[in-house]
Amino acid sequence: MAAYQVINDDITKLKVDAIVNAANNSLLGGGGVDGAIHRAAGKELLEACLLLDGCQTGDAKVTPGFLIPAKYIVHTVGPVWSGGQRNEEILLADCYRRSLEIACALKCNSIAFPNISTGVYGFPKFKAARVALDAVNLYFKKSKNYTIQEVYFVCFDDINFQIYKDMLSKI
Ligand code: AR6
Repeated sequence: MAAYQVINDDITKLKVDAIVNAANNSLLGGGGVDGAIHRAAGKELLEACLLLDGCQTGDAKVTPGFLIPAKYIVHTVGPVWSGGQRNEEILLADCYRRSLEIACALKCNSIAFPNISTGVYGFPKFKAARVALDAVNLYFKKSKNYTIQEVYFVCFDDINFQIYKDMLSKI
């Protein structure tokens, strides 16, 4: 089982093998954490993303980190919250699982997740944290040869930070 850590930081600054981006289906940048990652990684990131042909909700694609300290950026697309009747929880869990699969295929030891879908996409924060932790736990339970040893849950806002600290203190 990997070690989990909750931190209150800017994900673009972390020296980990892979950071995860909460992108949109175009993968061509946006606001929030996506905008911050594109600004920090530089214009080569956009050039690399242009070659990826977008990404389905719940799936993920990878690029190098370019100017940020992380080796890789795993771009995933979380669901837009629309009341919970459109598979939002399953799609959000898929984002975490696919990101871990991709990072392990690249032999990463450490990965940092933002709180996917909990900003512009409006996913309720408590529910999103529960889905995130369950999905990551399930991945390590089911996967036979994972390389990830450290998972960082990067909480940029105080509410998410508190939610994750509370949840992790109980496991
Ligand atoms: N480091 C870590 N977390 C951050 C940072 C940062 N530098 N900046 C923001 N967050 P959001 P979404 C947190 O809106 O809800 C974009 O326009 C933020 O506090 O970035 O998945 C994309 O292009 C929040 O908790 O992503 C899509 O169109 C979390 O990151 C859309 O937003 C996610 O908020 C995706 O929406």
